[in-house]
Amino acid sequence: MNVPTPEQFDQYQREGYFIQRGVLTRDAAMEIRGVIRNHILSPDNEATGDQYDPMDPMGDAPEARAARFRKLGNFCVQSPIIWHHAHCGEPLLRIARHFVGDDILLKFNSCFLKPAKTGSATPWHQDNGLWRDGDSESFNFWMAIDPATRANGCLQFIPGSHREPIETHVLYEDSIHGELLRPRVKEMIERHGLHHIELEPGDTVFWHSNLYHYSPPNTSPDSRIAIAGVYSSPEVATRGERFKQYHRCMTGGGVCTAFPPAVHTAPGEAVPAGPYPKAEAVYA
Ligand SMILES: O=C(O)CCC(=O)C(=O)O
Repeated sequence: MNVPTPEQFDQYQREGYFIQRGVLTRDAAMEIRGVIRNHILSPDNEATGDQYDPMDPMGDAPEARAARFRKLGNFCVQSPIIWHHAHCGEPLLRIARHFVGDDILLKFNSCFLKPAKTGSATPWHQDNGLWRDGDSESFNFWMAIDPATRANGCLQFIPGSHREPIETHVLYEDSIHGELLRPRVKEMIERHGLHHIELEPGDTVFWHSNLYHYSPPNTSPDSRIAIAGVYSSPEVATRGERFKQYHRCMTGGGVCTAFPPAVHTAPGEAVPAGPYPKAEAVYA
């Protein structure tokens, strides 16, 4: 399979993303699902569920734990099954190599969980608007582990928005993290429309880090689990001021087989970015 195809390259240039179906088999995706569900459903010693707390009405029951988790940051580098199948597996790296080169580092890794009925929205953002390190060269992927559908909160993209500059991200009263100005998003949707990224387990979408994207709450009875990562190169890591710790995936075209993954520390000091401005301050 020759991926990316000329059509996929073209779509990446034009719309800022492309989809590759069946990057992993359904069986491999189900194995990853098992690892994630096992993690979120297992009670741990530090958990302090309180049945009298109105914010935590189900305490530490498995159902409560499953409903609470939204994102497992850095979990994929702790699970050999996820690491070797996905982030550091041949099928994804073969694609990333065309965009990043033969020396591939992993900048971020996450599991994104939208539990049935309770999974919340991810606000409209550009990834590099959240990173705030000026990086437009890293390469993002998001792989469905459960089916991702309109009903359970699949990703939404504004096609072509990757050609826009990196915008200042702001906080509203109800923001869960920095986000694009809401009137700006509305205007962009009116201009460019909206694409819903529906995927089956093992299908993967790749996008440019300037691309405007969002996912709505999950009001359906079905869970929506995905894994995601951001690939970068040693040159970009050296230039970036904010993030200095990466994991090595490919060196000189060879897949790295170490577990735990080898760490790459880019030279220089990591400079923190400070809080996001409030939306009112940017309007003023
Ligand atoms: O999984 C989601 O709903 C959000 C994912 C996302 O925004 C990202 O990977 O940048």
